[in-house]
Amino acid sequence: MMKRAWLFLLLFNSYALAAPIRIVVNDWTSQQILANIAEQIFIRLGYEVELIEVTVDMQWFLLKTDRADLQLEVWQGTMEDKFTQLHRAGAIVDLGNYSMVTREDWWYPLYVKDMCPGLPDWRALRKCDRVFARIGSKGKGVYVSGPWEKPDRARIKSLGLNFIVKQLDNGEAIWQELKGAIADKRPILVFNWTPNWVGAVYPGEFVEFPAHSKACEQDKQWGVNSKLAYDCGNPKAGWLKKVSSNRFAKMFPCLASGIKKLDLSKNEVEHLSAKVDVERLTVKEVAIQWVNMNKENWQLLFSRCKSS
Ligand code: TMO
Repeated sequence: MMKRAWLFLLLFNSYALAAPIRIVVNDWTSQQILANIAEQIFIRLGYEVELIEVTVDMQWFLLKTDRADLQLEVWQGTMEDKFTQLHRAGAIVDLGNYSMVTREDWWYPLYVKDMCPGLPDWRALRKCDRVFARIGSKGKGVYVSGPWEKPDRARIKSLGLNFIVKQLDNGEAIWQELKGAIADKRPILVFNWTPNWVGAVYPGEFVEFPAHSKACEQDKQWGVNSKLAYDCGNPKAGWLKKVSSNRFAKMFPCLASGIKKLDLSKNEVEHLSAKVDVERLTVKEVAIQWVNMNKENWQLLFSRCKSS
């Protein structure tokens, strides 16, 4: 028995040692660029790296079981609950926040304001659900979102909005819808976030819901609806952090501390994303450009991290 356990440990450890560093790639552009930047840096330092495409929903299981190592963009607005739960349990490692603040919420191009007077105040949506109705939505307003976990349906209910959520597969699909609506000056409400390139290309605004708080999510009595939770918007100055598996932090402490210090500005992230979504460079091209142009920056963060 003892012998078998020992053999298992030996095999398991050598597997863990030999395994390449696995970086999570999700379904929106800036995250993909940051994942590729980390990949390019690690490759230049002599490490073996693998990019793995997974959804946000899937990534948590992979990170906590050491099957994935690194996630470069964990957003407070969409991922705080899961992050907090796993971090408290010691199942993942917090590699720190970027200095920029983030926001993720309902958003519209500016001309929509004329079609729904009172915006950006959310109460305007109570009166103009029909403005956002489409064929097949049975008179209900349509809000276009992505595959990321958001309490939108709970919010719609607790704020008494006559809306449904149309959920698309990725960021690219949202921008296609948005582009089509803008071309025809049709009313549209989409999930958007900052930093992102969208606001710089299409002028627009976030809907202003009641201010977010933990109490709003946990205490039904809180807020405009005393019987239901989630009667508020998402955080307006949310954090954006880097997260790793326990395996990564233990086996690559030098890389982990470099990632901790890695920081990009809001402008930089928006600019890099636009290169992919507007100028149509590939994610890989943009990542390689960044790594080549910021050599001094990242070599300082990862000095002494060379793999032998
Ligand atoms: C996680 N996201 C930036 C798509 O909201």
